Amino acid sequence: MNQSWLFASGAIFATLLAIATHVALHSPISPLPLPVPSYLHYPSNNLLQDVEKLGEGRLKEPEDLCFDGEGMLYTVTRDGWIERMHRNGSWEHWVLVGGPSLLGIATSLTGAILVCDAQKGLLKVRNEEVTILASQVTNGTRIRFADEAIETSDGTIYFTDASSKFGFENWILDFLEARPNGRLLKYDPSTKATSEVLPDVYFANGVAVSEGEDYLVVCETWRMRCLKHWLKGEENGKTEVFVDDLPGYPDNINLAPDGSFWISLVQIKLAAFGLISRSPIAKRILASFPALVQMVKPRGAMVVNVGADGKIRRYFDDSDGKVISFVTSAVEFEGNLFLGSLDSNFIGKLLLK
Ligand SMILES: [Ca+2]
Repeated sequence: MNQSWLFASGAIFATLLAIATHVALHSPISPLPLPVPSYLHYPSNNLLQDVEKLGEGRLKEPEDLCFDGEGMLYTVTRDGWIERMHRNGSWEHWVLVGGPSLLGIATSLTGAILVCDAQKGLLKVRNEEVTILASQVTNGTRIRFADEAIETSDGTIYFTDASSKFGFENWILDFLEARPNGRLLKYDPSTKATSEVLPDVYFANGVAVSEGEDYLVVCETWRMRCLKHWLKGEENGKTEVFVDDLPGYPDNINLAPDGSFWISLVQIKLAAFGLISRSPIAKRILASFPALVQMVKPRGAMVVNVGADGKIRRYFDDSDGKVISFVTSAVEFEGNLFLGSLDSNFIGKLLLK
């Protein structure tokens, strides 16, 4: 009896030692506790299940989209294409940039299209020619995870570098680490230099400029909040919280025609995730086993409309992702909301009532 007990406890000790050694050697993260969203005030309405599917089957995980002055829709796909949809609804393979990491897309006032390629940096596409505007910052650091960009009327481009530690392919690890690895950047067209505006952002994601260009809003994803950074006036250069306690992790943000903002919220709901996310040790163990990391997947979708006062005015969701999930972008155009997603093969179109 004693001998078998000794054997069993020895085996358990050896197993625990092996796991601890594996975690110590292989865990790629140095995590902090991660806040988890509260859905108390947002019962599911599943209104996103009413979307019409545009370009279904053709668009591989279109993360973001934009419209040009003529009403042409542009989006980026995981097979490296910039695709565009004409007013008559026909699609065109427009420009092949290549690679799996095209994310934010925006129009420039000069008629060019701006694209964030997570790996290459900030790109400009004009007359079907692709130019890299920025791949590093003046302090010498490389842009590792270019995410979303917006241009102001003087030609300055604000854009985000979501994480300087993990690339797009490992964004889940940045999520588990939950440290301020991201930053907001600024490209100056007169000097062609890129500088840091806001360092230490907990995953710097979407960025949008207010109607009067007096401030910008940047999404701080792992903190479930967006920051307001003043560009004009007495508060110029200062940063404050624009909206917090969001019911999800904010991805891209876009200005609506009425001066409010549409923000897509990534939904990550796992059994026991609340417990895991609050425990750095549990996250460290999880991150050291790639098969377990694969289990952390966004499911369901939600977008919110936030007024210029930072208050949520309305929201739409698809709680289980029955029709659309992992919505990353919401753009209002001519009375409809257009939705990009990293888990669909179409752009969603929802009539706004
Ligand atoms: Ca994004």
